[in-house]
Formats: sequence, structure tokens, C-alpha cells
Amino acid sequence: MIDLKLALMDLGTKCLRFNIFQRRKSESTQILAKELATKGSPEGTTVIVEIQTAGKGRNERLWESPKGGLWLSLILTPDICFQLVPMIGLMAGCAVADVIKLHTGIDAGVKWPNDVEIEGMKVAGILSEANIDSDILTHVILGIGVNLNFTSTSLPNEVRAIATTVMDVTGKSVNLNIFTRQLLRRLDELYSILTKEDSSKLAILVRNRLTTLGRSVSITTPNGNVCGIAVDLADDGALKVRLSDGSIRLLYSGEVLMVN
Ligand code: BT5
Repeated sequence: MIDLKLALMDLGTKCLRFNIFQRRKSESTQILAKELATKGSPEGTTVIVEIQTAGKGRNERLWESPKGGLWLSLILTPDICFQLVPMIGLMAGCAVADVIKLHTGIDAGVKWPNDVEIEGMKVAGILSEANIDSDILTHVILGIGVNLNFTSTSLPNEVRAIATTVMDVTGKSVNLNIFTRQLLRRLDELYSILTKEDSSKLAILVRNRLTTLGRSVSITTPNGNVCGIAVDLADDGALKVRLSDGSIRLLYSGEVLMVN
């Protein structure tokens, strides 16, 4: 196992102080990070494992996490208004896409709200779980899963049909150590923009990576299905969808199907 703690010791950061907990195997890094947050572990605490036996997607879905991927969860305690929480997942998607590009030269895009894809196939998933206590945002557990050094043949058939890995696309392994360093550094930069500067600046960076804009979409939301054209990203991370009557609907979460 690579000693990431040592490798990350001299990571110069703007605002996050990373404290790395590394394990070989766990059910889910989200669960470990949540336990640590409940026990008072500070912002920047990061759990990284080699294999997850029950990785979590949204809505209790499973996230396949074989050896060779990057599976991590990070505790954040952002001093931002609750409305900006969706920006955290988008920020993470943007950071993953930026580092894939930096590391491999491949253009990865962010599919709103929480996927990173290469040519329409999912290469990474983001899960951001906010904890609110008496209307106050106490912490966010940001989970990031990136399919790196394994081929999609190790995924179940139904997942393989929609998924890809960096190894599938490049035929090569990435240096997990360097990739993780670059990802944490990029997350720190974008988090600094969100929490210390201006969310509209972060929205510009995310917008440039979004594959969803300009597409006809069908979005399943907790309040029903919405069909239209995804026209823009609001500065708080909401997707602006133009409906057939010309009106604009703002969406904060949902499952997106790109129709064309
Ligand atoms: C997500 O959910 O995309 C969020 C995934 C977050 C995973 C990270 S890994 C580190 C941290 N610890 C955790 O336990 N979780 C986080 P969702 O949008 O609900 O997508 C889940 C769906 O993606 C599944 O139902 C499958 O169809 C598909 N899927 C599962 N495993 C995949 C994989 N490795 N690559 C691509 N697609 C996958």
C-alpha cells in the first residue's frame, strides 16, 4: 500500500489542512468519515481506501469499488449559506475532470449534478452529504470515486454498460499517489474560491466543464419529471432548464437523462 500520508505531507494548500486516514478495505469511506466527523475530527480529514465492499451512491445505490480506483471521503465544514451546498459536489466533479485532463490529456466533463464522464461514459461519481443541525450546516462529507487503474471488465455488466475507467481509455495505469496529490490540491484551490472568494467565480469554472448545457434533458426530481433544454448553470449550482413553454425552471437535484 502506498503511504499517502507521507506523500501528502508537504502538500502546499490554500485553506484545507489534509489529515489522511488510509485503510486497505472498508465498507464505505463515507461511513468512516461520518464517524470521524461525529467524533469531532476537523475539516480536511480525509479517508482513503483501496477497496470498498459496499461503496455508496446516491439514494442508497451501490458504488462498485474494486482495487485500482481512488475511493475517498473528505470532511468539510464550509462557512457558506445552505443554498450553496450543491456547488460542493460540482466543485469536486470539476476538480476530478481537471486532474484527469492534467494527468492524461483526456477531456473529461461534468454531467450535472454529480458525474464525471468521458465520451458519455461515467468515470467518476460524487456523493456530497450535508449534515444540518437546528438549521445550521455543521459539515459536509464529500465522497469521490474515480475509476482509475482497473478495466471496466471488473464491473458488473449493468454498470459496465454506462461506465468507463481511465485505464480503459488510455490503456495505462496512472500513478495513484500523484493523482491523489493533484486532486487534493485542486480541491483545495476550488474550495478556497467557493469559501473565501465568490461562488460565481467557481460557477464559471464548472460551467466550462459541464457536458449538460445545450442538451435536451429529461430530469427525474423528487417533485416529478422535468423535460426541456439545459441552458445554464446558476451561480449557486442550480441547473436552469428551459421548458417547452419558454419558461425557465431551476433544479437543485435530480437524475439527468440526456435525450440528445
Ligand atoms: C454516485 O452515485 O455517482 C456517487 C458515487 C460516490 C462514490 C464515492 S467512492 C468514495 C465515497 N465512499 C462511498 O461509499 N461513496 C463515495 P449515483 O449517481 O447514485 O450513481 C450510482 C450508479 O452508478 C449505480 O447505480 C451504477 O449504475 C453506477 N455505478 C456504480 N459503480 C460505478 C463505478 N465504479 N463506475 C461508474 N458507474 C458506477
